[in-house]
Amino acid sequence: MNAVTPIAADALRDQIQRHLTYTIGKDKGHASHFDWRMAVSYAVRDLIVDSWFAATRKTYEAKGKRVYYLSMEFLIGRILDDAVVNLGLHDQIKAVLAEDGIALDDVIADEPDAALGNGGLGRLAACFLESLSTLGCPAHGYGIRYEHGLFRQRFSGGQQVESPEDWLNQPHPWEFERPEASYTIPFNGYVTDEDGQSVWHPAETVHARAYDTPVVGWQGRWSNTLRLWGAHPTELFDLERFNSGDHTAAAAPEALARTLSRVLYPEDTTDSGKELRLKQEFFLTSAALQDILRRFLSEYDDLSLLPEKVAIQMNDTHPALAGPELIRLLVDVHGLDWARARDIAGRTLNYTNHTLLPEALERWSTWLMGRVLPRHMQIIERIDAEHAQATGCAPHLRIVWQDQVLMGTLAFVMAQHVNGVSALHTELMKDTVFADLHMLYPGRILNQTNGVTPRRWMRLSNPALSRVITDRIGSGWESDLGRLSALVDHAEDAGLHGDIRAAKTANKQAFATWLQNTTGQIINPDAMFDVQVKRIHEYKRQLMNIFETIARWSAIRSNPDANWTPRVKIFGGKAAPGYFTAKDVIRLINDVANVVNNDPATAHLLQIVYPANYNVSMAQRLIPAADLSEQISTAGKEASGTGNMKLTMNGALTIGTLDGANVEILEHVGAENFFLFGMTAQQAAARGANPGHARSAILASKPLQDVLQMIAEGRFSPEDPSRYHGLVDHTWNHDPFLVTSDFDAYLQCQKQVDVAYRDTTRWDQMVLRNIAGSGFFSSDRTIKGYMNDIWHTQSLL
Ligand code: 26V
Repeated sequence: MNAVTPIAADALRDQIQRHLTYTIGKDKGHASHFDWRMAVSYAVRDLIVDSWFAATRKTYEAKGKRVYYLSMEFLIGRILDDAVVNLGLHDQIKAVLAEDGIALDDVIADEPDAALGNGGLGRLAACFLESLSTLGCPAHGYGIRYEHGLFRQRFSGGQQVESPEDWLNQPHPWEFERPEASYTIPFNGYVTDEDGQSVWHPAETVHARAYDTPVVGWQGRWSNTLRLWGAHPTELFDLERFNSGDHTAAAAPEALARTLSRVLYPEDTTDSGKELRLKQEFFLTSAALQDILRRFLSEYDDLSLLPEKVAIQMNDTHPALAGPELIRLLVDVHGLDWARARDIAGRTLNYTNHTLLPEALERWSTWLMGRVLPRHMQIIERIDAEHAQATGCAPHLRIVWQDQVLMGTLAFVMAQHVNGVSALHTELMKDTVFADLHMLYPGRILNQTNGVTPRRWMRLSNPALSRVITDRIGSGWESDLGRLSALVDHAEDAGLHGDIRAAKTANKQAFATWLQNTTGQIINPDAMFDVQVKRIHEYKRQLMNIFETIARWSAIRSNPDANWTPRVKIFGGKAAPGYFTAKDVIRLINDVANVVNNDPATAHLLQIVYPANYNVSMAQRLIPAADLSEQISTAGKEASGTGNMKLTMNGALTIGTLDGANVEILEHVGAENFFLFGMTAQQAAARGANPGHARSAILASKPLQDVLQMIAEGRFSPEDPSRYHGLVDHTWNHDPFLVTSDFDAYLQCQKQVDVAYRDTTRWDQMVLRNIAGSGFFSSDRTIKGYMNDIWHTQSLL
């Protein structure tokens, strides 16, 4: 298929104008940025719709296999900017708007982020959708249309305060509501046996209604669909109650139903065991599977063909009810016998694991599962009985164990393929959490190292660097990122070094300007921008970074005339609202910033920046401006990381541990271009098993003792000196993620970073080799891996 037909500037101007007038109902003279954004969005959307229809037609004609990506999270960010870049319309639209004195950047910035995800897992799903379209793989993403995405974060007295996010409080121009695509989702009630047939009599039902968003790939060659489900009541309204005057009670059924798609759960580790969360998971899963079967049966009449024509990916265990739900639909609704249904389901479903942290592995009490989904509880027990029968496994390897349904085990047993998200993570799956299941089902686990889309994360967010690259190696790298390796032919080229450096400097300046305009804080764009952006988690060790910052501040004060490398330490990220230790870390960073930033003796050498509400849009500004990428998790804990990849391809050097995809980044860019420190996963596991590890590490490190002492004395919280006693005590006596054991190595490594940064020729070389080595980390490569090894499907381009 050809790229979308280029549109003439005149036609584009007419389309935008037409939408402004007739869709939005505004006159140019009175149009706000919002009005212009709507008009531009509709005009751009019109151009996508043609390629979208063409792709759908082609898939039906080719009778191609379809991929369905089931995910509770899609962390999309803005849509207009990405669509404009993928269609190659940026310069044209910019020129058209300029005629009316409107800046395209302002129009783009008016769009709220679609923040339907917590972090890595949700952003990965969004990158995958874009790559699926770029590669022409027929696919649907299925998720929930949360009315409120991830909470907004602000700081009050340095502490995180959450408020609801409200992206749908204004028209959303990218979606098409499909009232005709609606399914009934049952809950609760009881099951009867009628002549050997199980019949579920649900006590409650809601409707799942489809809302479709087209996802356009690079150059508009293909578009897939993101189908999000909104919950609607099956019974609208209690008219009798309304007429009798009880207006609130009359609306109760409606309110109750809508809670299902009201808000994204902001926890990303602890499974809170909440009934509403379980209901959300079933809501997504059941709606998706009913839709998949309806589409399949519109093309084929033999359900045994399902595994040949459909591949379903479960993004973590959140949609793991897909196993029992698919069996239920095949047996109870479509009349297949159990054995055939079980076999079909097992050859259609696949499962990706995204974390080994035990507290993040979902489990539901049999009591709750049996009450909310009584029929599924029966099916799960039968799947489990057959699993036990076939493998002769020990009780703790059963799906139901100690009155809990283990969703990881359920997903594993039901899947054809199970994959990890980096080479190290996949090996650890085989050696630790899934070691026994791996023995029982050998060959089932495979690896697909994560990737990110270079369209959003380079071409769109870093046009300056993109131009430099295209000037040297030509265009085409955007959809074939391995071509970046051609840059090594210019590794010694001082002209290229200068161009890359100039792009970085411009990005740093732009970030500094944005920061000043939004927060008032003024930073030195000539200093090294040292960036740690990700969810706040103990295992990611933001605490180690702020400890190092304190040690650095103290060292500068004692020795102000040493040859210091000026740094701006930049933090970004949210903590789960109930994660108190993480919230303490946020407050500490802000308290330290308050003291350090106001110290005239050090201000020219060290600044701390923590802009509130880190999200996809902020990432797009910040990542292109970074010099140093902090990837310092305890080895063995970060499944992959994807921010590490984005920072590498944007020319930031990594200081990091041998964890997740850092291992592969190091291999691809070369060990001499990577600041490696710290224990390996094996060493960390051994060290953590020694109960006195923290105390002995602290006693062996004078700098660390000093840092802890300063915090404990209240140097950063003079109005409340005991504020961090809990955190300091936790560090001395528990330190579950081994901050203390890796601290000295980290400190030393940071000193090497300082030295390297001052040697600009060496730094420029390292940057170039990082960019050149980052081609492997395109999500196109990842998706090709899934297509070949997991889905067994082909591109239709
Ligand atoms: C977990 C849970 C647990 C139950 C309650 C709700 C909830 C919501 C989200 C999550 C997700 C945690 C897993 C996650 O985000 N993993 C990250 O996945 C990235 C993509 O594979 C990977 O790069 C990160 O290393 C990994 O932490």
